[in-house]
Amino acid sequence: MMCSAGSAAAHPDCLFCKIVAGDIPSDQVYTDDAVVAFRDIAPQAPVHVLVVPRRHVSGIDDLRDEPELAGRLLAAAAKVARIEGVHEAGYRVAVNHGRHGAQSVGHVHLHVLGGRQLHGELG
Ligand code: DGP
Repeated sequence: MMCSAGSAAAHPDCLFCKIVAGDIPSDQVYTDDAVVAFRDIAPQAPVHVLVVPRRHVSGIDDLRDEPELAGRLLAAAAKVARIEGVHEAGYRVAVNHGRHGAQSVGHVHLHVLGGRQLHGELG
C-alpha cells in the first residue's frame, strides 16, 4: 500500500531523521514505506523499540489531521510487538509529547515496551 506518509522530507537537525536516513546507525526491528522501528539506545525494558514516521513530524499534536499516518504508526507498533514476541504476554505503547510529556526528541515516536511485568504508573 502506498502512503504519502512515506515520502522523504528530512529535517536537517533531527536525530531521528538521521536515523531514518541511515546517517546514524540503529538496530532496526521493522521498516515499511511509512515507518521505521529501531531499538531505543537506553532501553527501559527488555524490549524497548521506537516507532517513527519516515517523514519528519515533530509530535503527536501534528498527527491530529493525519489519521492514516497515525494508524500506520500504531499498526507498526503492534507488528513490532509480534516480531519481538511480546504480543501474548502484553506490552505498552507510549507517546511523550512536549515539555510536560517529557518528550526529548522532536520527531514523533511510539515507545513499544515489554519483556517483563511493567508497572502501572504512567504519570
Ligand atoms: P522521548 O523522551 O519520549 O522523547 O524518547 C526519546 C527516546 O529516544 C529515549 O528513550 C532515548 C532514545 N534515543 C535518544 N537518542 C537516541 C539515539 O541516538 N538512538 C536511539 N536508538 N535511541 C535514541
